[in-house]
Amino acid sequence: MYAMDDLIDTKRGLQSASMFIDPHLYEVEMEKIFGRCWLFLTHESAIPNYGDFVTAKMGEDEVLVVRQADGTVKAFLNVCRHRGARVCPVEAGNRRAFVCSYHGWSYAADGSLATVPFEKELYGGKIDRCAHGLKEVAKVDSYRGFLFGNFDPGAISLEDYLGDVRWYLDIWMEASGGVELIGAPARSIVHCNWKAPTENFVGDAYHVGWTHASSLAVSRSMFSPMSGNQRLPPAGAGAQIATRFGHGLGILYDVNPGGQPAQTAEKILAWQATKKGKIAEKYGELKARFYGSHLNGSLFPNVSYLWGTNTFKIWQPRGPSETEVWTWAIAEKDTPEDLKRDIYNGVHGTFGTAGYWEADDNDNMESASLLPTGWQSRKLRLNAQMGIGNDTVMDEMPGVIGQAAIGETSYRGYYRFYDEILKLPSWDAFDLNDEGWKQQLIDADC
Ligand code: UNU
Ligand code: FES
Ligand code: FE
Repeated sequence: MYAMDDLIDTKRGLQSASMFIDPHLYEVEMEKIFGRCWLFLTHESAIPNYGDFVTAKMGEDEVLVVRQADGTVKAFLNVCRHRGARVCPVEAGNRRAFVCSYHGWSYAADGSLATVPFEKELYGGKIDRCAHGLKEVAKVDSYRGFLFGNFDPGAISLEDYLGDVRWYLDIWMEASGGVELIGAPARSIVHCNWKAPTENFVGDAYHVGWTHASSLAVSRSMFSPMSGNQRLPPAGAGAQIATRFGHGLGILYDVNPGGQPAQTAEKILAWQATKKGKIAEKYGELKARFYGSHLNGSLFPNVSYLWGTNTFKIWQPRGPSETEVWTWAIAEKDTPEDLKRDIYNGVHGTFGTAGYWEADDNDNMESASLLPTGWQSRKLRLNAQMGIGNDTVMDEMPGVIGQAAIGETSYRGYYRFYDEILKLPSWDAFDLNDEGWKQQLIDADC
């Protein structure tokens, strides 16, 4: 059994390797993190009309996300209130009612129990239908079309929870004119802890040149000069951002198409050039520059995205050593159809189930997650000290900033909040206005 106080050392930028394997900690994560944080469900555009639904995962709980008659969205556990069978077995569609395949109880789009076969004859009026509606997720809200759910009725609002990272999300979610997730997500299983890929996307520009050396060499993308660590991005080539709730990102300036293969990259650059002037006018030069930059980021606890490599992912926990990955392509809504197609193909070729970048990463994710099963290996500390002591605040960019393209500032920010929420008794005890977290990161040093 681990000691909670020993798990994360924010001051020195260290984490216990046991956090990737400990079954007891995993249960605590389900309760304290997945039971209380805002979790990504789907994009509004996937369920535009009354009765449209998708299934999604919130931790290990499967939920039905359903567009209501009044245009709002509700989410319910996809679990029948009779004997617990799965109510809706398909991933997406349109229904006025959801009928359980076991005994045929049916539920309306608002989750209420609508009909029970032979109710009068078999239950003689003794079943309380009002008490047997589908269990509703306490809160559902959306940010710029991205829908999130929260099991905790006392949780802070989605807006507050996203906090400082909204400024960065707005670069691609708002200034771009808005985005959509294309098609159904690709789904696959990786034998890793859910935090391993999430921490990688929150702030690991370090591994790109090395882990992805051959992918970079063959694809001739804008990242290719990094292949095999032949070249370090020059000083001033990027920045890293950490925020209050663990959300963080890395920016590589002016290379938006990132890992997209050369032909698609060219088209993306040409397309973005047509939009940049207007974006600069409306949102300022800095946001226009970031729009044309590559952003790699994660939203706490388990969503990741690459603005530029057009990838949007959720890492769904299935026990401490297994993760189900869902991968979508992101595109600006107004992208021409043929370019959208190229982007979609590019994403699924790089970061989809059989993507070559994905395959590069998965070996590392699995070894980093599975080796700490060893009793001695588990006692090691993982090191996220790169750039420690240089983190700072800036006037023009929210959050705590690491002023280098490669560093571990957002790793430290991610695990700072991970530690805080594991120890937080309840959201009532949380002070939204406490700025102490910034100093914690700035003061960190080894
Ligand atoms: O996957 C990542 N973490 C990443 C990809 C980071 C930077 C650039 C590209
Ligand atoms: Fe980073 Fe081994 S060099 S995990
Ligand atoms: Fe990678």
